[in-house]
Amino acid sequence: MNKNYQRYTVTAALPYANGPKHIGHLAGAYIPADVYVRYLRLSGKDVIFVCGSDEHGTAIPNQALKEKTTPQAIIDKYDSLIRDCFYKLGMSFDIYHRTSEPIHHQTSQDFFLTLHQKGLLTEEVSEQYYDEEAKVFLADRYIVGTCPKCGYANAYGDQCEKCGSSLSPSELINPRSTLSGKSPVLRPTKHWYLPLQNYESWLREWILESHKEDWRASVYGQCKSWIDAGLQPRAMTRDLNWGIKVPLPDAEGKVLYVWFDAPIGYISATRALFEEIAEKKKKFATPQRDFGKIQKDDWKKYWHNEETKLVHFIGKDNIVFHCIIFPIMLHASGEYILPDNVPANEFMNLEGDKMSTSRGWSIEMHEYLEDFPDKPDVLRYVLLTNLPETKDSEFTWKDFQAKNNNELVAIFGNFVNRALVLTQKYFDNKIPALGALIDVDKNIISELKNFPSQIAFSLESYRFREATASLMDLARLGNKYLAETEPWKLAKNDLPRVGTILNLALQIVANLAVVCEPFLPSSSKKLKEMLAFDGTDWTKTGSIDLMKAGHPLGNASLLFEKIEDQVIENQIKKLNDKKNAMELASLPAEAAKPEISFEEFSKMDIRIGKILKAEPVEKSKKLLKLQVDTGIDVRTVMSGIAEHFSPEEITGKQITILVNLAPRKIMGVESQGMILMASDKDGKLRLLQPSEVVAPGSKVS
Ligand code: B3M
Ligand code: ZN
Repeated sequence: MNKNYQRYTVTAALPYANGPKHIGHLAGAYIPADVYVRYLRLSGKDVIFVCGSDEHGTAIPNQALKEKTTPQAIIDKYDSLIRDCFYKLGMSFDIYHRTSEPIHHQTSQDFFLTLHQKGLLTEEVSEQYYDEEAKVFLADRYIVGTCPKCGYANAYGDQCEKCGSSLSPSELINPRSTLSGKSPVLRPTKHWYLPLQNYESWLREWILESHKEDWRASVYGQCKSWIDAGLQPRAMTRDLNWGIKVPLPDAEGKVLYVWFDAPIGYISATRALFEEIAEKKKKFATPQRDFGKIQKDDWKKYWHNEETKLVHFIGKDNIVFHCIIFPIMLHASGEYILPDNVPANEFMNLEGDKMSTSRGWSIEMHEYLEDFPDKPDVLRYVLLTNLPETKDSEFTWKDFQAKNNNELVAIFGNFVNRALVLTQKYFDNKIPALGALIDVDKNIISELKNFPSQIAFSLESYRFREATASLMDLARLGNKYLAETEPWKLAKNDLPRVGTILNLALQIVANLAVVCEPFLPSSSKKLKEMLAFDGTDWTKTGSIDLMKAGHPLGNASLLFEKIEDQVIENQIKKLNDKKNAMELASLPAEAAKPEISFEEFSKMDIRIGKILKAEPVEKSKKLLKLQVDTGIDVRTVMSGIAEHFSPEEITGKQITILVNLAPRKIMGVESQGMILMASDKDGKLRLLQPSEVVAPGSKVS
């Protein structure tokens, strides 16, 4: 709705603290949210930006099972990893909270009790699978069995990962518990439900009538099909021993459904923010502006006041929770505002395939930061130019390189650098005076004037790709101006004219420094240092008086650096290696051979040797004829490794050799010993070498 709001509450989906998060998550929610909020702050708006780790749900104990540790250890590990990456990538949260915090448990339980006391939750008893050995009800993911659709033996209670069908636990053939391996029994259990169907007409009016124009078509469409399909009661509690206790006397062993408590996390994070500021104890809060003198209770303005614009940034898999279930909860509780918009993104693919942490086909935030620690803005920029706003999009390393080299370096960086270097050269690094203006100057001034408002319009319409393109166009405008006026050719005859041109060019640079801040915060900071300029007011941009004549500039340095082909090739290789390693790791290892005695083992004489010479064997694809220095002697070994190694690549290498194997004639040549190799699960061979070079003849025992 186009309403005039006084303040903003902006949220970004709370990531599950069950693993690292990848660049698709960044593109889905975090980067657009951060750009939006930074823009609002520069425009002088009263805004809070909240996020935090989602630390409940079955995803957490599942991961703990995989890593053979506790749920608490999992959330501590991944909360700190995700938090650290977010801050390094410039996410300007006012608070990054945790749903394991007491204030969140309290807020969620109070919320539940409010709905319960109003009589808005229904109780229902249903039959659910129970593990008699582990003495727990089994969440869907803790039950595996044979898929009724495709026959896959290890389908989960909610989904078959083989054929993709969504299932319910009762459909599985021969269900078994992942905890004990036993077959579970059905037991009655009571749960509290939110009767979504009672809110249908309210939802129809709120979404389908009032947000038809301003919500993204994909978001609106998903909501409409959900509502049209008929809403059902949804359980708000679960039988699980990890989560927030249901605050009722007859609810032993039950916790709140993770999708009940997680969105309340936005509210509890806001409460924690104001509590921490008021009490001057900053545990999770990183206030990004001066909140002035505040009371603990001031958080309410951001959630109860109709003058507050609430915006949720999420990925498309979270739409129903943010557009249907959570709004019903907010509406039913009676005192909360509703989201004004939920600009959900589609998914970002990677090098032609779906991004997936578990399949190893992903670029995790921490992996990027390890390899490009000083380039948070390059990733932000490339993701922004590719945001999946209306359809799925794609990240490729080649595009990453091209956007960096051809846009950030060649357009933005180059323009800034030319303006600064020329000022150093001709004007002692001080901003020259503006003289008489000619047409080319006047045109540039009027074009400049439009940019900030145009970018602001795109941002306010949640069109971040478009806004990013306009930002680069502003840098292009600067380049075009210098190319048209060619100040370097005029210096000899008309220095005052050069001054006018550079004054205007530097004003464009100063505009860029402010306007690029939401997109490229660390480059903005660097650029402002080069200009010795500290402007932060978006409303002043578009003008040519951001910096006064005579103002001394700081030191120029390069804003962006070229990325070489080798760096990109390494990344592509790294990605493929990771996927292959993950695939291999998921294959079962071969079963162990029957036991042998120590005596039997010690009969083998295994040594480290060195390959002196390797040559192909005529008429054999598989064999190489090797000369091996065993330390004892130099001998010939026929080895079946020709399909894995070329003679050149193994000559000179240390290897492991069984020296007392009885000689055998192979293709007419006597082979004296056997080279030992590691064979990977895919059958690929690798040399077995000591971790440091040792003398030939060294024993292996
Ligand atoms: N943790 C799901 C997700 O990461 C969930 C979002 C909660 S937002 C309140 O996709
Ligand atoms: Zn199946």
